[in-house]
Amino acid sequence: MSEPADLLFTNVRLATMADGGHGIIDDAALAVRGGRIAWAGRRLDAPPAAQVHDCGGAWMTPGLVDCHTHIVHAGTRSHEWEARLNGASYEDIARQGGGILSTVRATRAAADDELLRQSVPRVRALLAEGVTTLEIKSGYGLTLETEAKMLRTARRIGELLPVKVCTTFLGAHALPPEFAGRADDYIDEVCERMLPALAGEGLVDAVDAFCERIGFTHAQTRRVFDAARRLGLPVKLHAEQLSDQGGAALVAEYGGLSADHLECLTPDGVAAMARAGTVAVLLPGAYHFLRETRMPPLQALREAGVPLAVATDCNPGTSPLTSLLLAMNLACTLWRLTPLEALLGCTAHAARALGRGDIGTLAPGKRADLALWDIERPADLAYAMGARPCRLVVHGGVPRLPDASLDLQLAG
Ligand code: DI6
Ligand code: FE
Repeated sequence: MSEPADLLFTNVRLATMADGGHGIIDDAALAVRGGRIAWAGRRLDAPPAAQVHDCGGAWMTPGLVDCHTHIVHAGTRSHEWEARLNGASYEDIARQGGGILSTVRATRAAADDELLRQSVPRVRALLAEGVTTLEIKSGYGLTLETEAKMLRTARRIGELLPVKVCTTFLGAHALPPEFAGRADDYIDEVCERMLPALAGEGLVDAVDAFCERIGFTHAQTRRVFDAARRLGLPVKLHAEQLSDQGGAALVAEYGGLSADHLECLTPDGVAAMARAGTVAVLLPGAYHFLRETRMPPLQALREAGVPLAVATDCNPGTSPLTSLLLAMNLACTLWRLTPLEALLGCTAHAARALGRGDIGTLAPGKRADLALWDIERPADLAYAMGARPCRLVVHGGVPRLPDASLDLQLAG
């Protein structure tokens, strides 16, 4: 290296998550320069640095990536959860105007600062366990103005807190009441007015839709993807969660970043995803919370070589989950992912699901987004439920305590 590094983490055990495995380097060091990883390797070979941090033998992984959330929303739906425990189904509740639409009402009614105030504690919970990149979807506004409010709130979270936020426009999440019986007209509005305006304001990193009996059809989803393509935006899809709509094959046809949920995925969908390199984003929180019994076809996905990611799906209706470590545990216990698959799913593969080549592994040139852990071995991250093993987080080369963001005082 030509000049000394800014910061050297030494006496550390690295799980680099590079090349599809843990990529373990024992008795290691990692150097940071200009917010990027400058070097990683054996401690004895470490380059000089302006500052040295002795990690006391702790483990370091890439900062965790939660690649599917609806974390910006107002209100809760605990009353519906209780109704389901008293016998109603999720689809019954949705058809009676509850479900997603009850969160739409609350989110539309919330002023900007109120939406931020309610969303920030959920984000803080993720940050306290080593998350450094977070995807946030819109989809509870369903008008141009209220979708913009959600996406601006997501962007503000990335400015106020030490986390990189990737925004996804999910205007085709549910049919707003103003368009009852006129789903195709609403899709016109999404494609011709909302998406171009929001993309023009720089609020959209990717485009998603809910392709489902209670959402939008295959043909309507295709129109949303065509609109995204015209604007040069990548696509992803809520696919095959409650029923098989051929959504995974559709998003693969558009070279999509990911197909998410996939409990009802068919062999054709698996093959299409493998051909396109589309990531399978697994959301075990929703499976658990809905007491679903159909599992994503994991063995078929593995055999086809489809990368598996794991995310919280944090949302008030089907996955009120603000722990990515617990999502990893659920993926292992409910679906028998290996702890290595779960950790790849929240690092390298989650980065790929967001189309981010600059994060997700500990390799020279990547952003210095790192998490330092008090654990004996990497599997402990998925093993312990409710543990808080994160000791230090580094975001773009800047170290912080895991709960340092708790000090943040929001105006109002
Ligand atoms: N699938 C989900 O799991 C969430 N959205 C979606 O399209 C549920 C959102 C909600 O119920 O509020
Ligand atoms: Fe979702």
